Amino acid sequence: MLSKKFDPLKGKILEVLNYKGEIVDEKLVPKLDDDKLIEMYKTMLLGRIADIKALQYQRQGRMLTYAPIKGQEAAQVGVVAALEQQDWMVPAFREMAGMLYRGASLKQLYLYWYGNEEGSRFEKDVRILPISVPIASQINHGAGVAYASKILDKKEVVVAYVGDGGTSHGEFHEGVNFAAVLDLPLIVIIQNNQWAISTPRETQTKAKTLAQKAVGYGIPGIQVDGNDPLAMYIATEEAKKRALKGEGPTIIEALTYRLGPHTTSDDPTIYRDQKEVDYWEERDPLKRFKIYLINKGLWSEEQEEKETKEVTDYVNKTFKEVEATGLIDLEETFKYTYAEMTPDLQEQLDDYKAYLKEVE
Ligand SMILES: Cc1ncc(C[n+]2csc(CCOP(=O)(O)OP(=O)(O)O)c2C)c(N)n1
Ligand SMILES: [Mg+2]
Repeated sequence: MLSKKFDPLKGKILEVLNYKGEIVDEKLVPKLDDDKLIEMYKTMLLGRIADIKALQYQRQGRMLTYAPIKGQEAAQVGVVAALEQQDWMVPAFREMAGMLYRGASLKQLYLYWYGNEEGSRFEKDVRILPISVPIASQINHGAGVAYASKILDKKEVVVAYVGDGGTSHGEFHEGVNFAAVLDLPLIVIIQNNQWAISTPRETQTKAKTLAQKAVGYGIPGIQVDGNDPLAMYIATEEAKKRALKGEGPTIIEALTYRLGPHTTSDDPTIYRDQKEVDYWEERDPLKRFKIYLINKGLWSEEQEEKETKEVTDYVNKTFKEVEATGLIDLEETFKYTYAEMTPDLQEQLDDYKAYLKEVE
């Protein structure tokens, strides 16, 4: 079992492709067909371009708030690529590339960041829960879906995403403990991007690794090079097999890095050193995967250029469609969550209307 060989208590990290795009251990390379590898890379590239553009639109005053994914594409696509149609994805708020691979449309994801809750209403067969901003809520949601799958005896697994900061939250403990005790088919992906806004990983917990938290729950945990899509793929595949055999959840800690700001309201230059960013830029997941594919004869610089141009046009066109829908009436945000507004929401709406009168 991978989690035995790569014991997080001993600081052993699972990697297949190093940051230069070289294979570390031939035996670990997953047997993926060429089309799938290309699809994975193209989705990572789409995620990257859509991310850069979203940040630009926001700076131009055209997009509302946005949470960048730059640097975390492999931790997302590598996982989702190992899922089947019937499986479930429970995202936090920084998983755009994974959601795109799963089949969510870019228009919908952009609509969400444009403040339109229609962006949370995914097509049924995509099997993605709505983006959930409350930290670590994803683990309880994921455990709940996994519990339902188990009761209904469905052959499906649930992947729930959480950040390094999220592992300090009560909901992380509750959800993982519940899933472990009941042997639920849950895969917990901790995207350890080294920062929780301005809180560095070192001050988040005294635990040496986040994966080793699994020991306390009696389940396997593994640290994976989260910028390596192939390593993330094999770790997820193994966790999926365990889950389907009724052996319960697995924790996968993806070691990655948030290359951009926390959100468009953040300025990371205030709290982190550029040298650290440079170190991780070198370990960019797209760079290494591109080299790997070029070496395999599956990709070229010419293809990269052509694809980048096409994707950029597509992203710009998609955002124009989103802008054409217009900003939603702010009242809708009070009315969206429940079929009928609760008294406290009604009160907040009344306050808001009173405020609007005041500033008129
Ligand atoms: C319950 C809760 N408390 C606080 C926040 C505010 N908040 C938003 S993101 C964030 C940090 C999350 O860090 P991490 O879990 O590492 O995820 P990352 O943002 O790095 O992806 C906090 C505290 C929130 N969204 N939910
Ligand atoms: Mg984080």
